Amino acid sequence: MKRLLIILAGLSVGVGLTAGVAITGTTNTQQGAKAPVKSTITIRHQMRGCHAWSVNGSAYVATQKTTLAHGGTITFFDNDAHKLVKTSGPAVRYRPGPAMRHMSASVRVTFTKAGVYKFTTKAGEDYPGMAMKTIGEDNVLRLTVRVSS
Ligand SMILES: [Cu+2]
Repeated sequence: MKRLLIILAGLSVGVGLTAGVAITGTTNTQQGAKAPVKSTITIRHQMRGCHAWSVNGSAYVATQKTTLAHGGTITFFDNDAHKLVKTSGPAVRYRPGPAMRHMSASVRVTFTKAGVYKFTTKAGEDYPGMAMKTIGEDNVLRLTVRVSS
């Protein structure tokens, strides 16, 4: 009985090691690619500065930088009525389009070319009923996306 337990323990250690190796392998692959294939950016309304955005759950600030794998996508979720505006970088594909016309609208942007992309947003005048009281100047949202080759 004792021997059987030892064998079983040995087996589970073996399985554990194998799983560990598999996980390490996956991590190495991801590190090799360096940048994520998919990212999520959320725009929110807030009292100070009116709005800010968060990349993959980071803190909400006006200026963000992120990296993305070649051919990757960023999905923008808009809880403050913004139109996404690209100010520099290669062409991107918007699905369905850069204007997020209603609260909690989203757009998925595909980056097929390597390079540095810069975005800002155009907030709200087109949206009646969005006149919410805020503190300070409205933030200008800025995003730099570096897409690896
Ligand atoms: Cu705002």
